Amino acid sequence: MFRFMRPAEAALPRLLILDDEAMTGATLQRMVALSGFAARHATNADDFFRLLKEWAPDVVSLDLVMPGMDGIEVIRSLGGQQQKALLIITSGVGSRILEAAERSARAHGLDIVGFLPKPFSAATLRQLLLKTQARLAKRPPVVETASLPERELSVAARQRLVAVRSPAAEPGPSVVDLRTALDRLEIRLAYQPKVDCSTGALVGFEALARWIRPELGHVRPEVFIALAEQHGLIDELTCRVTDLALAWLAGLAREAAACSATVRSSLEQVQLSLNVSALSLGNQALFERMVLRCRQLGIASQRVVLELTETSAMQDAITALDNLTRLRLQGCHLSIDDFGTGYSSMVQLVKLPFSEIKIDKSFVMRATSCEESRAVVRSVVDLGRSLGLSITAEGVEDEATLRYLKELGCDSVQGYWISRALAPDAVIPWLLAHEARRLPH
Ligand code: G
Ligand code: G
Ligand code: MN
Repeated sequence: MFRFMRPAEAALPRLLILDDEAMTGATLQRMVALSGFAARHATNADDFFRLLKEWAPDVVSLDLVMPGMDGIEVIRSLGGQQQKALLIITSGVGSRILEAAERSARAHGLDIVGFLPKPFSAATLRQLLLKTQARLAKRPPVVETASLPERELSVAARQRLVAVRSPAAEPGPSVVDLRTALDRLEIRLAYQPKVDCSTGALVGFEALARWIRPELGHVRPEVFIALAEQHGLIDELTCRVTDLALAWLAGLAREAAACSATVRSSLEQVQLSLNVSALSLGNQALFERMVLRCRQLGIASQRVVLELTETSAMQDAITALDNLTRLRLQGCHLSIDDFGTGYSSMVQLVKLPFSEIKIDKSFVMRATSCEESRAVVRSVVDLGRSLGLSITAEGVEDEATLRYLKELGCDSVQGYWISRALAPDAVIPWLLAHEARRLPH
């Protein structure tokens, strides 16, 4: 005789539920178990923390509103013990509060996979669990712990550290790997188009660094940029990125020679945006070199845009201000990236000579579904306009969002709806197809 065998529980991802309503918890547990998880359920915080320790779940599902201890307190103590499990928040509270809880969880270094608004349907739960499984399958590799004290890292670097400090099967790249990659020219660039919001005409490209390790595959930019920042390699990386991107831009004009007059003229003026770490802002030689390279390659400095985030992390604010002002005087543009998040705030905006404001994708992506995000987008557009800045929205993922941004009077847009970041040899084919779509006649 043989009996039907369930897959060994030990091989399944573990999901621990905290919900004070025994019925809800038990239902959830049953449904989760049907989706290929090993599931346990606690109705109070004491049991929850005991199971957390003994059973070491991969995912925890938290109810926000409970008598005795609320979900935020649980979140705080999960953060305090540097909990690596993915987090699902279940609650019947409104989206405003859920978003605040999400921010709180992120601030405590937790990795949120999603929300389960109550009452929930089986379909919603199933979708969330599929997403959870996908996230568990590709948890990022662990980066070496910082050699610098963490408080000396930029806020962005710290956030990235948190993002990459999750349990992982294989070790992530080391600083030696990155050093080798720089020497072997393994860092490449992808270029994401930026287009005029109302006409769709090409405005520029943002260069985004890519690292593909032979045999091992992609390393996420958040991971290797943080690694470079922690180990003093960021200036060299920026230098490499700048050289590659400027040479590519100069080459683009040559390739354009074979194209139609419209394509040629748009390519001759197209802008290039480069991301610059706050840690590099004090490096005068880096910027002098950049301007020199432009001159050598016949690229007008007006075509170069430097995108800065987290300018609060500048080590020497005065030198940075000097360098950036000098760059502006030479014609380069300065963009405040990820505006609306972290320290890319009003204070930074008035302190430094920015010419462009980039609305963070987290707001843009939710602009059609969430009134709060829409309000932020609207106000940033107003703010940008009153300060005479060029306004770019990033993270445009659908047509409705594009239409909304057009209505608001946003200048340029970037996002998956227009194009993902492209390998260098895919740029001209993309542009030809884009022009054919845009100008069908
Ligand atoms: O494509 P995306 O996953 O590429 O980029 C992730 C993050 O990495 C973004 O915040 C982007 O600003 C940052 N990034 C990408 N390339 C560079 C780079 O060359 N220098 C710096 N400092 N950041 C970069
Ligand atoms: O921080 P920075 O603005 O430089 O980040 C650029 C990042 O945004 C890159 O990782 C890029 O791949 C990503 N990105 C660009 N467009 C979209 C989009 O439409 N949706 C999402 N989710 N990410 C995007
Ligand atoms: Mn950017």
